[in-house]
This record gives sequence, structure tokens and C-alpha cells, in this order.
Amino acid sequence: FPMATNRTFTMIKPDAVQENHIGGILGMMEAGGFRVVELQKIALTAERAGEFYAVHKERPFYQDLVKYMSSGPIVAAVLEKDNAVADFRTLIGATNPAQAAEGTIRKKYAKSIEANAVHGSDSDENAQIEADFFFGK
Ligand code: DGI
Repeated sequence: FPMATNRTFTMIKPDAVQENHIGGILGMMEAGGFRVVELQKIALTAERAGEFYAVHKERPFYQDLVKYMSSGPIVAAVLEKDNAVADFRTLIGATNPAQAAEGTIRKKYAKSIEANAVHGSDSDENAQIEADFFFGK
């Protein structure tokens, strides 16, 4: 999938989809200056979720994370904005919602460090890998 430094990859995670927050979350992304380039609602099998989070394989929370991310459909998207990766990390806020800043997506929608509403790529390189994972080479 064609990525560049002005693109990032995101997912709206299962609990946020289940609780009808797709529109609210996409709205915060658009209000934050991001344009939706690609969008797909899809259910991940445990195997696919495990593959997506393979970098966390050795972490104690890996099994729980895989189970959670395959517990219901997610929404995957490619977003476009100048300085996309860094600006999007700012918009979503800290991994742990207890530490997420006011006005961030996780502050508003995350329920716990695991069910934290959204994913955002942490580098241009990973944004490319993650976009390819859902939207193909
Ligand atoms: O890039 P982030 O999503 O902000 O955070 P990360 O790459 O460090 O971790 C990926 C996901 O793994 C995170 O969104 C939620 C989950 N996670 C991270 N740390 C913990 C965790 N889940 C649990 N249960 N406990 C943790 O300490």
C-alpha cells in the first residue's frame, strides 16, 4: 500500500466498535486534521491478531492482547496528514488511559490499558508494515 511520511495506520479496537464509537472516533480523527484514505471493518482471527502484534510476543500481556483484539470486529484505516505518525500519537494519547491527556481519543474512549480504543503506528516503517497487513502491498 502506498505510504509516505504523511500517512499513518490506525485501528478502532473491538470494545470501541462494540459500543458504537466508530463515528465518534473517526470524527475526532477528522477534526484533528486527518483524512481517511482507506477504511475497512473486519474481524481478526486470533492467529491474525497474533501476527499483527508479533513484536509483543515475549510480553506478559501478549495472550490477553491477542484474545482481546480477536474478540470482535475492528476498523482498520490509513490516515493522511502532515507529520502523520507523531501528530496521530499525540491525538490518541498515552497507552494507559489513566495517563492520557485531556482532549485525546483515549482519554474519551479508552476503558483500560488493554481496551484502549485505538491503535496508532509508532513509526513510518511500522505504519507501512501495518497498512500492508490490511490493505495489501
Ligand atoms: O503503541 P501503544 O498501543 O500505545 O502501546 P504498545 O505498543 O506499548 O502496546 C500495544 C498494545 O498492547 C496496547 O495498545 C495495549 C496493550 N498493552 C500494552 N501494555 C500493556 C498492554 N496490555 C496489558 N494488559 N498490560 C500492559 O501493561
